[in-house]
Amino acid sequence: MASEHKRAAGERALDYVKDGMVLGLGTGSTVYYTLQKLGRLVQEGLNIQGIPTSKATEEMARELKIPLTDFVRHPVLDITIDGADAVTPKLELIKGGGGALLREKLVASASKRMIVIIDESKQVESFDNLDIPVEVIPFAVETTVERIRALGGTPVLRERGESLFVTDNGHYIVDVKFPSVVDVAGLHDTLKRLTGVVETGLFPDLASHVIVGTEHGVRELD
Ligand code: ABF
Repeated sequence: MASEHKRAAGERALDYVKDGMVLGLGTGSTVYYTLQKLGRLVQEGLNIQGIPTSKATEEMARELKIPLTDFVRHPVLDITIDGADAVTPKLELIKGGGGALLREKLVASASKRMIVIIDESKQVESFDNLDIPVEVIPFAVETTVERIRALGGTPVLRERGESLFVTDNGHYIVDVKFPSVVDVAGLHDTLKRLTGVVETGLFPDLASHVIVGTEHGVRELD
């Protein structure tokens, strides 16, 4: 069952956490299990501090009494633990299915290590025809969408209910599919150069370790 595989991966990540560390706390249904166990470990005396990657994670961390800190006190984090939407054998990631990609990238890129926790369904050979979330400025969004389309992608503005989806940072998300993605870092750079684009959900080189929950137990890749 996928949720049990997510739990196994989410909890295994805590084997890498040591007393005194500052952690990036990711977002999503796999990180949920990490946070639940981390809360229990903190109650038992583990001394860590976290920086959340979303308002949802911040709320959960506060409920679980996980101590929080910020970039002023801790500009460099020890480990970020986060989920992903897709992972290639080269450990390139797509993130942002939950809409938290900008803060997730800020936190991961300030961390010495990024541990990614997934179930097997997230392992892919390539990002061809997969949704790549791109965070964009609401002003002139139609123009930005057309700039993305001109690169050969099929962009769709993300909706939530009757309205457009709005990120924690007040931006919109465009989910864009490309028929062929050969150069992940190059595609990220090209998208990022477009006026109106804030950040992309492509993480070509941030993951240092991936933990995969499978029906045969946990597999680790790096
Ligand atoms: C966040 O949570 C996002 O980047 C990603 O979309 C999602 C991971 O998926 P899951 O909820 O399955 O863990 O990290």
